Amino acid sequence: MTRPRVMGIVNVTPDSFSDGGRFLDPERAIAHGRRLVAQGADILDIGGESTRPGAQAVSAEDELGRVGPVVEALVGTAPVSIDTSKALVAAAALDRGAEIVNDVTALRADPDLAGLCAERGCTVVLMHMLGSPRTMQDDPRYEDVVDQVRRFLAGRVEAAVSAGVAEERIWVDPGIGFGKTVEHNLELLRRLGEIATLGRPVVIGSSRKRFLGEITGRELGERLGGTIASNVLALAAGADVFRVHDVAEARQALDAAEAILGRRDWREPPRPVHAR
Ligand code: HH2
Repeated sequence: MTRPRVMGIVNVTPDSFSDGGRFLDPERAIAHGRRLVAQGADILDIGGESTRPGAQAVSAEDELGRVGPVVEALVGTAPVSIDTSKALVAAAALDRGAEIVNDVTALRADPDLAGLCAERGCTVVLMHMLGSPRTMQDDPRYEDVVDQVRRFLAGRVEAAVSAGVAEERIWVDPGIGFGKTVEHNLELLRRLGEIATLGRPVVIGSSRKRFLGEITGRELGERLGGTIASNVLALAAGADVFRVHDVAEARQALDAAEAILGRRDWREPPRPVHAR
């Protein structure tokens, strides 16, 4: 992947950790998605189930009821990613034109999801999580977090390929905040280059997360600066896709950082990748 991509978050949930309830109404979620595209999102990641510790599980029917109309309305404005672990929800989103399945369980939760992705030829994001959302923050331990996350992701890439998913369709994500202490998250970001050696595009989702609050003393709504720092350093270390709530600011920071790193001719107007 040549240019960093900004993946704008559209949470159609009552309980997401940073924006729960704001976009549960489909019209609001759709307007929000359109706004993110106007701000430079290359991808819209639409989710109907919160993964924060202790969040309520949602049935496939309810999840689809939340995201279905939103996916349908936003397809065509930017490539759409469906943030789900359920084959039924993913299939309905792909039917409506979604192109990416973003699964925080890395195809472990639903036995039908890998085959579905293989059959449809969509892009798949495989994310690392220790345990389940309910238990993941109960004293997570690793010998070497980077090594273990890298090995896990390599294993999940192999499993996806065995199920028929084309390797070039797979993106990997170390799962910032999913079964990790502050130290684990920092270590993963510091040594992200080791994850990039898997040879697959790396997705990073640190937007507004708790570890940024802990290291800066900032509340949820005040973590944009920390988010930007994390994304810019992740870019330098080899990340390709940045999952964020605040698209305009992330876009600007990544466009500037790319030019400073000498990876982009600054004379070219920075435009969303999908509009090129
Ligand atoms: N983080 C969240 C959800 N989905 N997907 C990927 N690939 N990587 C991530 O880091 C990631 C993700 C959690 O953030 P958010 O969507 O804002 O909250 P919630 O899960 O509470 O809806």
